[in-house]
Amino acid sequence: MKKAIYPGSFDPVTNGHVDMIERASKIVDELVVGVLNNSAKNSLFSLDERVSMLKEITKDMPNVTVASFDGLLVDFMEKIDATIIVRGLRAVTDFEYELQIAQSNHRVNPKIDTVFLTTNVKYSYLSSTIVKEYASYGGDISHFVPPQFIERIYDKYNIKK
Ligand code: COD
Repeated sequence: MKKAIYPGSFDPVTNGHVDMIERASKIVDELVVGVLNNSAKNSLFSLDERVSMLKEITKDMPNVTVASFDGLLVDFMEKIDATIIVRGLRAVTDFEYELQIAQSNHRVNPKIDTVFLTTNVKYSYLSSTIVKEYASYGGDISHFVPPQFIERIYDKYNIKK
């Protein structure tokens, strides 16, 4: 049984995240989308909002569940008995940071390995930060996020479309 976690901030969920979840769920037996509850980070969406967006978008994916976690990812993985971390690589700029995290997580718990999926070229430029930047100026975000989230994102900036 291959149980994996796809961890992230998901603030907000983008089409790039959704593509990764769909693809990863076809590779592993069970995929947990792990949402970091990072109180130190100023999130646009609350933890509950991020979890509920992810639940909405994965509701028809039978082997995908959504859970939040605090603290170290390796500790959460021990708790849920997952041994694979799935991460996305958009560009070489992601690589150095991701390599460091993957190696340190493996050093701390040798049962844990990280698997990287290269980003779909359609979304290689995309990040939650880009979405927030466009939305904050009332720009078009329809290519960046699932349609049902567009209004919720504009609402955070008091923008009515
Ligand atoms: N296409 C494909 N994949 C994408 C795209 C895209 N357009 N955009 C982002 N992704 C991928 C990212 O590469 C990443 O793999 C994933 O989606 C989530 O991205 P984000 O930006 O939502 O999440 P991050 O990178 O901020 O998440 C960081 C973690 C929460 C995983 C990390 O900070 C963590 O594990 N924290 C817990 C504390 C801990 O264990 N620390 C030790 C290791 S740093």
